[in-house]
Amino acid sequence: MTTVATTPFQDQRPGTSGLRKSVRHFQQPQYLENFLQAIFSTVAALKGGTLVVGGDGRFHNDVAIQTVLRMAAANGVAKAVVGQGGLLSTPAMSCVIRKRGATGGIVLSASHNPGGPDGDFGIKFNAENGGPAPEAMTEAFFRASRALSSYEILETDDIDLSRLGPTALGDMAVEVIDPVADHADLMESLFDFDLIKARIAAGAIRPCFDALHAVTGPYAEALFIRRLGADAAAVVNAVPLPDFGGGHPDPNAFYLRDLQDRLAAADGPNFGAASDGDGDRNMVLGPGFFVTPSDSLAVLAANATLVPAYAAGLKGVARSMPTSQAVDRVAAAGGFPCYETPTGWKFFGNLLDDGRITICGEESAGTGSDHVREKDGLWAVLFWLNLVAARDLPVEAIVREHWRRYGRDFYTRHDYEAIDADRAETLMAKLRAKLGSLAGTQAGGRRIALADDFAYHDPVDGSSAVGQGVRVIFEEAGRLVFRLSGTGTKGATLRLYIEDFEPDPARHDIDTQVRLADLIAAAEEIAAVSHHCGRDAPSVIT
Ligand code: VG1
Ligand code: CO
Repeated sequence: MTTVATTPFQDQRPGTSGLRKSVRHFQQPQYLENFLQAIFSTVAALKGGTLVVGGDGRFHNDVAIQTVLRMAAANGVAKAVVGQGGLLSTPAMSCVIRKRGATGGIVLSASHNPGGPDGDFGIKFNAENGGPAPEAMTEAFFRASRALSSYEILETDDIDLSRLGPTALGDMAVEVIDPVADHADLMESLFDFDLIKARIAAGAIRPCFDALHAVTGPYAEALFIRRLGADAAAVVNAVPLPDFGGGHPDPNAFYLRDLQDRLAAADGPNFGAASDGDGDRNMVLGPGFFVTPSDSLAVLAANATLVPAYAAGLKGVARSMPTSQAVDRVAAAGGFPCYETPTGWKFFGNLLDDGRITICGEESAGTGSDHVREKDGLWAVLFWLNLVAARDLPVEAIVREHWRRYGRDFYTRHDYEAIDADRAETLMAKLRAKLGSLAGTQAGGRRIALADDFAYHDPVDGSSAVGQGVRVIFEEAGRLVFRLSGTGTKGATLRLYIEDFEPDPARHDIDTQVRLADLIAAAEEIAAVSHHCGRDAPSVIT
């Protein structure tokens, strides 16, 4: 065991979801070690405790995981539970921490960011409730990272993570577990597998899940093929690869062209789904039809009682602030509360732990429930399969019926990626400076009712989070949200979220960008987006 002298890095403040940097940045000598030491020094209970470790299989996962284990052993962790091959999806991590009563977990992932030697890497710490470390804890990691002078590590050979079962590293017990089984068992306990299985066997549901060569391949094969009886073609790109096969493991309409084409084939699949790098996001589609994540959350909430686990009804729901207000309508109709939190899953943890909400989600393709403390891609896909089976309707028909009943919340997000960080800050600073004078003025031909910088007061622990995104709300309906991403690694990324409510079913088929054109123009008028970003158009529209 050695104590190694080190010099602090100044840039180890975790963002929306952990510390995320380029692989090369993480490969700097002592960069990873320093941040890990900040975690071990901050979470005192890890000494003598149990730590779960795993990642999404991206490039550098295999090297980094050995460092995590050596440092865990040197920092007095009593037992490490590791996914075989170093793999564990983010929701499976949450499940394993809770099921085994662990002290916490370390996930090696940069989620939906690209992988490979030129891609990104990341580290997240999950607490004993299985959820992402809350803000107070990530801030403590950051403070500790800037005050370090040394770290503890065990000098030893690499441990073999390919064989299941117990082993050891110094005084630390190590158990290599099947990364899939605990999570798959949990899924089977929540949904009506017999019903889904029967519909698949009858050919009524023909699923196709695109794992995008990220972590969910083995999970999806276990669930859809082995437990639900779908044929082998139901899971594509199933082998996790360090560079995700050169693709971008972000399941949005932009990166799912292949899957769309498969669904378009005459006798092809009629239910499509995908997940992201670490398995916490989801996308569900039917032939020629994408379910926007905000609509997905609302539809799941509206139909929850059809699923065995939620048959008794929902205690409440929550959505991140930029997520559309579709779920608010479901909550109002159902008579349960709807909470609005800042972006990032860590803000849902207290509401879930306190039993205030059952289901929650984000516009960025994340949905989950109180079954774990992370968003869960495969959970959402199974939920949809259960609905399609129970209602005997295709995905598109379920969504259209939802719109007819509740009205449609047209929604789009425009991302301006990798823009100059100073210019992005200037845009936000100018916008914030005029917030006080926007209400009552016109933009895009509409009148602004309210403009503010979103602040959240956690009703459970009383903590506050300020500066969580600028909202511009129009009279009657219509809303713009401007915020800077906390997961990007190059320059800054501006996210502009645009939504409007349309109660008239005769207008539900209008193209989203056309329907929202006046609000898009309003955003330009209010914030001079293209001028500040130095771009004519967004890099990604979802
Ligand atoms: C993005 C999403 C946010 C999500 C976060 C982590 O954050 O907008 O909703 O919780 O990614 O998702 P940001 O700060 O870039 O907007 V994951 O699947 O990358 O862990
Ligand atoms: Co993710």
